[in-house]
Amino acid sequence: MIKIVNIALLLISMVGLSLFSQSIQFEEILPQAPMPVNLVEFDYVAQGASEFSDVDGDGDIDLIISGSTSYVGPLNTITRLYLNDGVGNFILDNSATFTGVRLGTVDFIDVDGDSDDDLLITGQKY
Ligand SMILES: [Ca+2]
Ligand SMILES: [Ca+2]
Repeated sequence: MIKIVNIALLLISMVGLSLFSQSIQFEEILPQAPMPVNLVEFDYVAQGASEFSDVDGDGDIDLIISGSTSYVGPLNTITRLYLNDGVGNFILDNSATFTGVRLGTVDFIDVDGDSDDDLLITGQKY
């Protein structure tokens, strides 16, 4: 009986030895971009316009969209600014309010030469 136990211990020791004798490999895990946490679905607009510009000067291209949110019934027009958070998420900037228009244009250009883009919005207001 003692011999059986000794053989079992010996086998366990051999198995354990083989487990511990394996080499350990380390894998370098590169940092991943943060997962988007606040994805915005852009408003559907018809008869609209859009333009990209880095409006806040953080190096990421932001987006402005204008147009009509409905084709039938009462027309509703919007112009909304979405700020890029730097990892590909565009977040609606509620602090910037613009007159909603359709059938127009939105364009950025530095009108006054101060190195900041200025915004021109044209279109039909409802
Ligand atoms: Ca920006
Ligand atoms: Ca300017």
